[in-house]
Amino acid sequence: MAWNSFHITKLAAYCLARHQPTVPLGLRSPTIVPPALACSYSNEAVPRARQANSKYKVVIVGGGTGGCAVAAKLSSLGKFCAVVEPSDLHYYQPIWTLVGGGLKGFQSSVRPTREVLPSSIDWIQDKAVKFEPDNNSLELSSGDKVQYDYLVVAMGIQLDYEKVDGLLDALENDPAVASNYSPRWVNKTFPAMQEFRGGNAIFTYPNTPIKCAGAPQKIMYLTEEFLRTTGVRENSNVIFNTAMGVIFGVKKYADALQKVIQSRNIQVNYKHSLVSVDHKKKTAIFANLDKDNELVPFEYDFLHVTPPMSSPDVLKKSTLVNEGGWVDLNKHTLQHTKYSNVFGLGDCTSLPTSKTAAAAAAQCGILHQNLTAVMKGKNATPLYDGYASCPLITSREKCILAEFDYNLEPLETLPINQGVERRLTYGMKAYIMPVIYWQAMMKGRWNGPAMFRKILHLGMSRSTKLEA
Ligand code: FAD
Ligand code: UQ1
Repeated sequence: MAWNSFHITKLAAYCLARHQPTVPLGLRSPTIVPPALACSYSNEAVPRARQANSKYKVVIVGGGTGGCAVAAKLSSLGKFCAVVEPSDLHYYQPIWTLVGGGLKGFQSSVRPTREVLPSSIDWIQDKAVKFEPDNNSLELSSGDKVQYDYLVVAMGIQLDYEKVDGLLDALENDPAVASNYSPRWVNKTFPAMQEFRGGNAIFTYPNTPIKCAGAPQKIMYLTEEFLRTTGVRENSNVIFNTAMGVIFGVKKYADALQKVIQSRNIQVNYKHSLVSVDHKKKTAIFANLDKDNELVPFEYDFLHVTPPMSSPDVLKKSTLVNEGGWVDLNKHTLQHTKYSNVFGLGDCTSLPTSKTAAAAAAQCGILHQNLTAVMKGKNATPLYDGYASCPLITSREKCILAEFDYNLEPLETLPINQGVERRLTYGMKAYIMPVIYWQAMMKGRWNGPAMFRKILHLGMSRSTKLEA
């Protein structure tokens, strides 16, 4: 397989991970610092040495956005808490829209996991392969078992690129096919945009739940604007083929986006779900869900794909999930519906809201509060209103900042109409959110903007009624 920037980034991060900058110079050896030594002098997480069986008070599975945020909040538990996370890289995925749009470098989205996880807890660098919640235990790919008193599941959502025939082949071999959803393919988007000389620029949205439901169209607006600045727009059709029946789930923002689509002469085909790509013929085939899945071929000159997604396979085959495969939680307490010592947050859950980092931020504070209460023998309190947010970037300087709750009613932080394209909200997305993420959320100090909403609305902001 050819080396691309993904492999180079992996290698760079691996080298970074091997370099232990916080170990005093005199102790730095030319060889690898033994984990025990690194542990005592470094304040960065170091993968735990292999242990056949171990027991923790709290085990968090997944050290991405939600898992790391909860781990930071539980860092005072020290070695009574463990995070199971296989990857040595942690990604700030929301910035990939701007990476794909050529507005930020990929490097800004990635940090070594060891720098992001709290050093006080145990990092088990492995994958969970089997859950046994009836025995309060789980199995790792090494074959080792981990026991827990309390479990937090934060495994994210699985990208199912292989479910679209020919897609992986096209992503590997056709420079005109890209996808912001994977660290492997996001760096193809901007070069593909630059190489586009006219024809059909097609953007897809699959027939499954996905993370950040706005991202498939954000990259379309950035591309459309780019094509205007390079003079290619007149020879091109910008097409959004979405399996959904609406442009966005919240009416207020959908109405605003419809105006953007009309003013920018973008063609939207609803109920069109990508089924295959033939990159040699430069053709993408869609099923028309409104016409008995009739197949509709589209020639493409640039294709940005949002892949089908589903719950991680290991969860699907566990007893932790509902019929859809999602970790089955009480939607207001984040406690499992069947196992009272299990909690969950983020994209792998049944919570009927938009799968976003913003939602995970709001969830992590509530999860921490309820987990702590249950650990003290108290009941979990219904607190989560389904808050989620999606900064809908419509150009390289403007954004519609969608914020809403379980009822799909707007729940806006700023005391101005966020359904309007604004420079201010673009600035928040591009410059303020990354700082909030790395400096506050990953350190356990960001539970979403609810407090600011109350202050900025002088205590008059709407609050959602939490029905059981
Ligand atoms: P993740 O952050 O994906 O973490 C899951 C972790 O679980 C990973 O580290 C993974 O390695 C680990 N894992 C998986 N399987 C196992 C296993 N078997 N054992 C142990 N660990 C495992 N959100 C916003 O709020 N605003 C935005 O503007 C925004 N834009 C986005 C744009 C793009 C292109 C993308 C891709 C996402 C965007 N998001 C946005 C969504 C946001 O990134 C996710 O919703 C968020 O990261 C979810 O957090 P999570 O912890 O559930 O999952
Ligand atoms: C947010 O809290 C968050 O989590 C860090 C995001 O993820 C990147 C977001 O994109 C947004 C919009 C929020 C919500 C925060 C504010 C201030 C509106």
